Amino acid sequence: MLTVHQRFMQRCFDLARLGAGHTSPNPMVGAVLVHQGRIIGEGYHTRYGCPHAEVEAVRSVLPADRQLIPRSTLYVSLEPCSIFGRTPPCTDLILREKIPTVVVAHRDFSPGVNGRGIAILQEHGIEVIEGVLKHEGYRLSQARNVFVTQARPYVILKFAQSANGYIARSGGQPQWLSNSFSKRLVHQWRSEIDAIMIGTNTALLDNPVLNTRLVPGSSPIRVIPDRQLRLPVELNIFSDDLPTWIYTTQSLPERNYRQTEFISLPPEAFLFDLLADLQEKKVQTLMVEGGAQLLEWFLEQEKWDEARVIHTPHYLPEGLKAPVFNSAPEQTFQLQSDRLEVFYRE
Ligand code: AOF
Ligand code: ZN
Repeated sequence: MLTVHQRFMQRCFDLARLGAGHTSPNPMVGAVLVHQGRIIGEGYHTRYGCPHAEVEAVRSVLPADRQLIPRSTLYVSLEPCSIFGRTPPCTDLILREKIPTVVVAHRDFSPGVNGRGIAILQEHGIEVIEGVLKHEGYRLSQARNVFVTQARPYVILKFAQSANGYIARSGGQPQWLSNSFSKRLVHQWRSEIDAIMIGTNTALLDNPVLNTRLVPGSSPIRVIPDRQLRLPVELNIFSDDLPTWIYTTQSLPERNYRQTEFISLPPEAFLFDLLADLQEKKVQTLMVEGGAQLLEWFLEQEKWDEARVIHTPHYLPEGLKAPVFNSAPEQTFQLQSDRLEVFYRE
């Protein structure tokens, strides 16, 4: 049974998720204004650069209920911001509206906030209750918090594996192991992330498109570490109007590819530099879809945050061994014959 605070916080999370795929590199945030157990306003951060959840929640209050705001509690999934970013600080709004109590799930690690939002409210006599559904709130804002503290994107490893533990490649038909439900879910994920990455071998063997097709939504930027520039121009990723970023150690090619950007990096710390460059380019979330070698690099270097593993009932006679996780999955979902396991590095 959820407590009253937890119930309203859960509503904040549900609202926040409505912004999935649109807020990057900002977090998804939801807010609810409650007067004596009744929600009088609610909102979420709909899109990067647009008003914050708190602003939307206050705006949504009906004229007749406005006088209740100074006697209401504001629930927010993330610590209210205290900085001028693309929009003014939410702490100012809370003070101006004379909201007496603010309930927060988790801190915003962004430089200039990170506890300061809460401190400002408390200095002005506002009661702040922190840590309601803390773990869930942490997960909701984790991509943002990794992005601002680790100098790299939040990294999601994604792969499907056979019943006998072999990894399935991302594209090509004969290798496709997961069922249509999983496949659709993968496209949902693609619509929620900023960039998607595969290795050169996978790009050569599977010739995937890596776009979002089975659900509405935007497609991620395709990122391929092609050290030796082995990928031929005929590949699908070079043939449509979606952006592709090719990272290489070679000098940049002279011919023009549509929508493709080449970035040259020194070979020594190639993938580390690549991740740093993605962060600089404001890629908050990166999903790595294989192959096995690339996934292993992220695991060995501990440069991953989350792994989404689709277990399928099919057997592969041979293949590359799928990575094994030492810990139990935090979440498990049955997708008809497939089972999705979600792991977090901690
Ligand atoms: C909130 N509520 O709904 C969101 C917040 O550039 P800006 O104006 O969008 O502000 C960036 C800061 O606001 C940064 O600390 C980011 O984590 C936070 N996002 N904060 O109070 C919201 N989306
Ligand atoms: Zn804000």
